[in-house]
Amino acid sequence: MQEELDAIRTRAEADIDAAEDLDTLEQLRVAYLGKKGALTSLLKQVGQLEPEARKEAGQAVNAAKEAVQQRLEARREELARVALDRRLEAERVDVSLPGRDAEVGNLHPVTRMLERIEDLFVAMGFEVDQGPEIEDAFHNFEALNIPEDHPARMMHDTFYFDDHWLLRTHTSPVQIRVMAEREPPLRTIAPGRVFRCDSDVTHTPMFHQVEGFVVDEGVTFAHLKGLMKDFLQRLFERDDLPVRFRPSYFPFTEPSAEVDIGCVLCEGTGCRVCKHTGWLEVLGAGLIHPNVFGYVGVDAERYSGLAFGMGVERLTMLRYGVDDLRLFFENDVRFLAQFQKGA
Ligand code: 2NM
Repeated sequence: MQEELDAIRTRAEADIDAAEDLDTLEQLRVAYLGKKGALTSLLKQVGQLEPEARKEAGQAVNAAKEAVQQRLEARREELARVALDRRLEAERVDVSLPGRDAEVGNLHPVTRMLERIEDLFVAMGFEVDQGPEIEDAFHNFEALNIPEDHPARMMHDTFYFDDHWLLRTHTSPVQIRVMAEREPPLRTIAPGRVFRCDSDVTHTPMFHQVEGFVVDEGVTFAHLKGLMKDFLQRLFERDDLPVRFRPSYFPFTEPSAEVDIGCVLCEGTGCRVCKHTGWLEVLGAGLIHPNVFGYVGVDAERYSGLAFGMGVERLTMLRYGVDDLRLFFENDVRFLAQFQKGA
């Protein structure tokens, strides 16, 4: 029996050392130590031995069982360690690799210019109003003193839905609504999208405007001049920026003016952008026509008003030195990413 025990133990230890995975080890545990395992059945045979041989044989089998058990445990730990090492090697991460930058978005340059213009007027006590982009001919034309047969209606290249509804060609209809709904004194600006059926290198069918007005007793052209000069010098952050007014014509203002600033690109010495005049046209303005007050029910005997309008894309191009209007509408991130805050 001792010989058989030694043979089983030697075989068991050799099997265990050769096992390459945990499943094989489990099969070996069952084969040697399980209910019907080799050592278990040997232990059962001990009961049939002579009483005086039983104790010694029992101890020998139990010692063998114990040794095989320990060998299994040791091999299990070794295999687990090997498996872990293999996994760590396979999942190795190079912590020295540089990380990917988180891409931070930024506001569209036209949005930034709009917000900047709004902030400057809000600081001067103006309210900001919005209105519908789909308008009727009354608010877009009629109430602005542009009658049906007026050439300005043709000039505006209007997108019509029918003979009543249209896409607003300017944000002045917002001002018309404010004047009709509220009582002077009024100081508001209307920023927003406007639409004109016009598309070439310097025109897009949709662009942005800010129009504004003041209605109160005693508003004069001098107020308009001072307001525009202050605004433009703050917008371009130059208190020596030259500003000039030229006589012009709009149906909704009388008198009317076009407002120029000294060219911010060549400092007035002449370049392609200012067409060698040294001046850039940036605003339209004037005193509100009494006929407009008539349409919206403001007493033209008591009140007077100043009004102005500007194209936001043009101002954005001048401020950031963008030489092609179409860049604003292509949404190429290489272009847009250049306008981070602080720039
Ligand atoms: C401009 C030029 C001059 C203007 C007039 C009005 C209103 F509604 F008060 F009559 N809003 N905006 C105006 C005046 C707009 O843009 C070139």
